[in-house]
Amino acid sequence: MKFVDEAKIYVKAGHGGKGCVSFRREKFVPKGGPDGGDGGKGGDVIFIASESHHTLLDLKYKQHQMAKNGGHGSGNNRTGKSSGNLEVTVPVGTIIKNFDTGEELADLCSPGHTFTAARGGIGGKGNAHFTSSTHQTPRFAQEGMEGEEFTLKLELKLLADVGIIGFPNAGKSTFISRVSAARPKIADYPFTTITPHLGVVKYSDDKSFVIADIPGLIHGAHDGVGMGDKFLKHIERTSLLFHIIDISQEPNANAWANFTAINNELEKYNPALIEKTQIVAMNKIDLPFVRDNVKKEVARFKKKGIILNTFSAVTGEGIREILNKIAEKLDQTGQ
Ligand SMILES: Nc1nc2c(ncn2[C@@H]2O[C@H](COP(=O)(O)OP(=O)(O)OP(=O)(O)O)[C@@H](O)[C@H]2O)c(=O)[nH]1
Ligand SMILES: [Mg+2]
Repeated sequence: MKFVDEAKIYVKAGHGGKGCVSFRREKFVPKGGPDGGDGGKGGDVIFIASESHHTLLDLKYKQHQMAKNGGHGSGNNRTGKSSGNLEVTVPVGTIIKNFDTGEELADLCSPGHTFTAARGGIGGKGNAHFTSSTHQTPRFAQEGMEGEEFTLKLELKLLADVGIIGFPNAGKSTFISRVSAARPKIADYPFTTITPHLGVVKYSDDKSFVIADIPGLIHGAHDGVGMGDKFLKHIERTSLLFHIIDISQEPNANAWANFTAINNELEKYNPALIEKTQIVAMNKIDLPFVRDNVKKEVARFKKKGIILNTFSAVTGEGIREILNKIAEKLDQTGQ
């Protein structure tokens, strides 16, 4: 399914129904009093977050969300029908903004979380309300109030504990498919992953965390090179980044250059991303070329004060140690 993480939509709540002008007509009562009922309330437009939705795709094709108007009042003091609310389901992690000002109105970050985006108008009062000692036959009633209307921008920012970053082909998807039930496509060409994937890691009986696999980054991603950096917004809300490095792609690749190139892209996108704790690990140590370089690369990182972990997403070597470190760091950050 296509992954859509932004949508512009117009919401309009229902108008209140009109109040009614009516007079009682009964046999042998020539001048009955006013009995015009009130109009019913117009429906609200309410957003509701659900785990059954993963993208804003539905809204891309349905940009107008309009609730029904309330029914008009009628004689015999009958109130018009109140219209039901219009519920619009969005994925958990959807942020709702005013389209024109950019002001954030709601962040629906847990399942069942709701936001009333436009309130329906209340119904007008019927003429039965307007009698007084001096005015026995009111021939007027109120109009219903108008429903609110707004143009909104919806932005989905996935909610995960850990975001995986790295160059294309580094083995990000292989890793997530090894540690969770997520099954993104894996292949030996760049940009195999073109949409973010979430995987739940069952770390122990009482502990689990969510990892996000996003499309690979390359030099110039902030200028739109490759898949660009638009997917980085999906790791903005993570507590931790897992940075995967692969030196098997080019003959003279060096892990440090690889590491700084990705960090440079993160910083250009949003300097706050570079402040996040990273667990850094070199993948593919099952390959002889990579294994031969482990000592040298680990020492190079150590000099800079960074621990370079090593693992193989294919054989599983080193993965448990990495999950332990991730769980430990998440504990420290209060997840
Ligand atoms: N030998 C070896 N190959 C690996 C390992 N991990 C991943 N690969 C291979 O590397 C290639 C790329 O793996 P992916 O998991 O698709 O890489 P990715 O980082 O998700 O790539 P993009 O989605 O393109 O960004 C595939 O051919 C994998 O089989 C590993 O530990 N050892
Ligand atoms: Mg991938």
